[in-house]
Amino acid sequence: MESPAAGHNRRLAERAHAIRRTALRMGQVQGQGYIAQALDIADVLAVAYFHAMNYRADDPDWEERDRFYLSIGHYAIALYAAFIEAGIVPREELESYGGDDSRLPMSGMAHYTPGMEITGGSLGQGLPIAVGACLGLKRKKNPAFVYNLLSDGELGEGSTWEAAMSAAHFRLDNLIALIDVNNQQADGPSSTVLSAEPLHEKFRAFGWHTQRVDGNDIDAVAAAFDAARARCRRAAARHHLRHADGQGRALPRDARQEPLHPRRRRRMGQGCGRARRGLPQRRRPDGSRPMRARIAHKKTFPPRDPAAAKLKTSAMIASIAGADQRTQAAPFGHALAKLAERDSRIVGMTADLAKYTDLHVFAQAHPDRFYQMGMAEQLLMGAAAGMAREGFVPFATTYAVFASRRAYDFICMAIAEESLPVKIVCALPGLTTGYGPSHQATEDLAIFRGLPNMTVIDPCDARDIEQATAAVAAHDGPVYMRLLRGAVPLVLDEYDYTFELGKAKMLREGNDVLFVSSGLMTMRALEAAKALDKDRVSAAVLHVPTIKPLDEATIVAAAGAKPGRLVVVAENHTVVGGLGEATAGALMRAGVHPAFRQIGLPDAFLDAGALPTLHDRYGLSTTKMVERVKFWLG
Ligand SMILES: Cc1ncc(C[n+]2csc(CCOP(=O)(O)OP(=O)(O)O)c2C)c(N)n1
Repeated sequence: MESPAAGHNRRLAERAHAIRRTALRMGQVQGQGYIAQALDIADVLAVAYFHAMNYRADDPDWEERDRFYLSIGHYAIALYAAFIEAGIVPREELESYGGDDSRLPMSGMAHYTPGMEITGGSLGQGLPIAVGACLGLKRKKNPAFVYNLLSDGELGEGSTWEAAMSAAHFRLDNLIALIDVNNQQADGPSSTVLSAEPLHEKFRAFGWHTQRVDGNDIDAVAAAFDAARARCRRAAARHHLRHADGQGRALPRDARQEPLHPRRRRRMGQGCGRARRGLPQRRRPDGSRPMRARIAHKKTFPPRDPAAAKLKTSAMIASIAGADQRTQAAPFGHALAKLAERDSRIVGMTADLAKYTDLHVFAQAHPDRFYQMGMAEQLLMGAAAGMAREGFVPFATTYAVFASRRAYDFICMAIAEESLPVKIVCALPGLTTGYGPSHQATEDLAIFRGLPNMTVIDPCDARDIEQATAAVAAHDGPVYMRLLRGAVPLVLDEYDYTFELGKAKMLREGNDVLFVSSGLMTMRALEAAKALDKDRVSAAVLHVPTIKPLDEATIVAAAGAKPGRLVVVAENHTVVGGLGEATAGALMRAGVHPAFRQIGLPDAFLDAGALPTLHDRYGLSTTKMVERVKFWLG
């Protein structure tokens, strides 16, 4: 006879099985997804959503809910499966996973999915956000728990440890961190990328209560959740007792503090949301209004017939190369490996993204000169500065978002301020991934252009990258180079072209339009110019691979050469602060005032989806460029 407890846990195991099946189906629909992680974490999610957490499936924003923070955005497939099993997301939607305009993008985003609390993807942000939420919940006297599911890779991020320290400092008894120690990262086993063991001791030393369980033993996982919550509640009780008032009544800590002035309370937004939406205010018996969570404002999607919620274009389409285009494999990796044969100062460093920045080619050729710094971008930049101080020329690679956003202060103070020869080479610049804003570096040029001493390069194709790599290595100072990786189109070899640092190159002459372009948009400008030929529109293309220092003389001369010629700057970057505005500034300063237009990304966080769809949507595709130029010319 099965005991009630055994029956409960058996049903949890069935839920876990269903989560696995659902995740597998999504992986099948899209043809990819982090399936191994989903299979691995299903038991933990089953226990979280069907045993431990307090939530309402029909009201995912319910104020009293326990919050589940998924900082590892790439595990979203697993959480979506749990949402589907829990009835938070309708089952039919799994068929749209990772497609255009799907509420289930491949990396978890708060604005997209009911039940998704935070936007993950930029790893190492979950625990710091959770600490703030826990402080807020306590302040509101909301007894909800915050669970943060982290990966062992996230332990490489210093921000995780900063949060761990502050959680202990604030004695947070409403925070439960779940760490998936799967010993896997992008470049290999976590133990070789950047070992976090002994993990227990570390977290204990930071003041945490820790348990280690087999994440696929459902009884053990359920017991661990129970123990964690009981432990928190005991800690909370002790905490309340410590602050008991003179008559022995337990008072929550905040009750000892001065009440907020009512005006200040209003300024802090109490009850604002309901008032704005015209709903009656919920008041406490004492007349005060409870603080309500600021829920991620969900993106609106076109009305959807659930039966037709099928994948349209798949997010898997992430190559900028056309199907019949000539490409070259890993031009940066091969060029660097070759250069290093002649220059013993060159070293390669990465933050767990060697394979994804083509640096693995260098690592294979020069294993003793390759440094795996772990998923720790601030460390990567700091250590690269240290290497450069010792006379080396480090090439430090990661994704453009993580260099420009996470490591900016290190790049600024440790590298640029001292003008050290660190070469920051970054994949996924602008809109070259459909993964959403966590991975789309749409503002990187603006950020690095503003940095004194920094040289900024945006090469167009494999040939440009190969030649630029040599020029970057030879340059005595810091460089930020945008990288196209993998199978990179070969475009410029058809022209008599050589990359020269700081020089713009006229690739094609034309009388009606002058495209001033950089990066992959030069490839698009050349294609657009060819297409415009058919409509008897003659277009010139000036390629500007060095964004800083800008070759103002060549740009001004070209813009002023043919009166009446329309100048169109085309860039794979927001229209704010990139090549477009740099060009406009140069022309204004020189007193040259042609008709001027910009093709670039909007000043917005962009959608997730397949690259061809997104390039079309945001006007970077050749077709859209041609359409707009014809419209501008009238
Ligand atoms: C701040 C940051 N740096 C780098 C990446 C790129 N990246 C995505 S997954 C991954 C490794 C993931 O390892 P882990 O976090 O342990 O997850 P798991 O192996 O369990 O999927 C990396 C380096 C990222 N998303 N965020």
